[in-house]
Amino acid sequence: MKKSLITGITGQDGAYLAQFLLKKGYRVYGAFRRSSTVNLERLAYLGIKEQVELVPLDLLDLGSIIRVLENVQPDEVYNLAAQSFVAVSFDQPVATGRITGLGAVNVLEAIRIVNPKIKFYQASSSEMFGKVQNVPQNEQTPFYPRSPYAAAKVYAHWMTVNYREAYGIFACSGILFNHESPLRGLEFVTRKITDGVARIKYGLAKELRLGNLEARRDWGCAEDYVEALWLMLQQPQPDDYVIATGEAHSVREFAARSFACVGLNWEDYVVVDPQFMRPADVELLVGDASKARHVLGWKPKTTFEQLVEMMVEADLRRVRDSLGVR
Ligand code: NAP
Ligand code: G4F
Repeated sequence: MKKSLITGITGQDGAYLAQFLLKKGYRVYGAFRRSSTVNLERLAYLGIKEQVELVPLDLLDLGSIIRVLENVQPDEVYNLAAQSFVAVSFDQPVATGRITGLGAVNVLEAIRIVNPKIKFYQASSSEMFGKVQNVPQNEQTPFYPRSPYAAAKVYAHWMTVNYREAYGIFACSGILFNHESPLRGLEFVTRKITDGVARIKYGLAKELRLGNLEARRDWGCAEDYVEALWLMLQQPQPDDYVIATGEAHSVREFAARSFACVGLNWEDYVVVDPQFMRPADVELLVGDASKARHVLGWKPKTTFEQLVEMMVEADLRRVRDSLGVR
């Protein structure tokens, strides 16, 4: 039985990847960082909490990673852990650099020391394209990071390439465009909107305060995207791949469609609030995933419309249940 170790098991992608790998017959080890209350809600939501073997690990502590690798002896390591919220990275640039940038290098170092045959996946990001140099963005597009988060991801990305070339480690980078789900953190704009719609629908809120409505993103479905991570590690050679839908939509469109799902007009509820504007924003991200389609045989399954509807439905259900409404 193959063994995988996932860092960031408590996050959105950690939960969906664990579910995917369990279905593939893997023994799944989920690395979590110690906190007063460990958040296993997402694993519980997917009904896999009991099937994932939890191991304590902090990305900032090389020794803890080495110990986990020695104990678990995984075939594959998926490094999903990060300070992943772009807005917070402007307030906490140093912490973001240490976790999101150096944290990945700690995992690579641990692999080099413990067993360089372990395959490694790095969660790179379309944010690395930032102030985009080409439209759409593919594996050849130069990076132009626009936030401390994106700069940290560029560093981790190039270190992944470097460990592949310098030490022959099977290290892959997935340059994933935004991907969402009912398990998305509430601070990210899509989930903030669908949660807001549900709260407004059930009378718990009167308005929804947002920042830049013109920003456009290539939003895909998290459950579709985790398959690509696994496919990358099953290829004969390690490489880097863009994973995207190829379609861009604005925050305004996402909001309009979400409110329309419950028969409301978004303009009656959305208030633009400067506190949600970023010092430097990324205006347009749209990916070209042709390489993933040709080499991995991967393509997205969920449309933008289906994604919005699925997220709104899930938040309506959750708010309804919390109120005890039938
Ligand atoms: P997420 O929900 O924010 O999850 C991040 C995970 O990292 C959480 O489990 C968090 O644990 C963990 N973590 C943070 N600091 C840590 C540390 N010092 N040691 C160990 N674990 C730590 O993010 P996601 O949306 O699942 O994304 C997964 C990865 O893909 C991230 O690296 C993200 O930057 C990248 N990415 C995401 C997207 C996207 O659209 N979702 C797109 C491109 C790239 P706690 O629960 O303890 O906070
Ligand atoms: O949902 P967001 O916070 O996601 P962002 O910044 O694109 O980052 C996410 O995707 C990246 C992949 O490209 C990941 F690497 C990263 O870890 C994360 O998962 O914001 C999307 C857009 C931005 O332009 C933001 O300015 O929405 C705009 N926005 C407008 N109002 C808002 C809001 N974003 C948030 N979070 N909250 C708002 O009220």
